[in-house]
Amino acid sequence: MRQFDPTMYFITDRTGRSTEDFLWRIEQACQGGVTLVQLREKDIPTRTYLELAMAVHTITKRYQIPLIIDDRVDVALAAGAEGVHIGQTDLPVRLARALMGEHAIIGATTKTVPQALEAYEQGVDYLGVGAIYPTTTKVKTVLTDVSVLREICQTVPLPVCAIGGLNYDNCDVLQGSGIAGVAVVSAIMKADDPKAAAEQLKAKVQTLIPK
Ligand code: TZP
Ligand code: MG
Repeated sequence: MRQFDPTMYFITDRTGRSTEDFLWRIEQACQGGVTLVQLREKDIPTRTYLELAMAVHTITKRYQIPLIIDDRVDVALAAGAEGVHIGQTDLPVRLARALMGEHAIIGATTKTVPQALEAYEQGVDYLGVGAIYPTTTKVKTVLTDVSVLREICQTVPLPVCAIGGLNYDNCDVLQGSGIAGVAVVSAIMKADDPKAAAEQLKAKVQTLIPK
């Protein structure tokens, strides 16, 4: 089906940055070996979202890293992105799949085993589960206990990325959970050296993933 590597999933946040700095950070993250990039924008005009998506896609394509668009199937299709990420209040996964087609990578945010099973039945390719820790990124979320993360990993036959407040120093808590990867915003986006941050975090995450 869809081939992708969920190990080191980088999600963007443009808050307070120039477009130049934003795109530089994404390129640095790609050089540091992130395996998936998600463009995540809220409250943005559709045209601006599309223009950003196209600019980011130009970068990710150079590194052959799939680009996932948060929420917006229309923007993903228009930009030729490889996939879309669906939240619990977004377009239903089944419709996103119908619109995006068989080859698209579709992910869903889930916080409980029933939500995860429903997303699986509707045809998603991966799950994002969290927030594991409180996050400073602009997001409406509640905490998900690592025990729930573990249960989702054990119950649902899909790659699971843990998300929320995770960084190099605190991700050991994920050891033994059964995750396929870690998704981060701040740990890479706000790093002084995003390339080194991506490299170091990826190396650590690789030690947390079951062989
Ligand atoms: N969903 C749950 S937490 C989160 C999202 C999009 C934000 C994660 O950002 P950070 O900066 O890695 O905590
Ligand atoms: Mg959403």
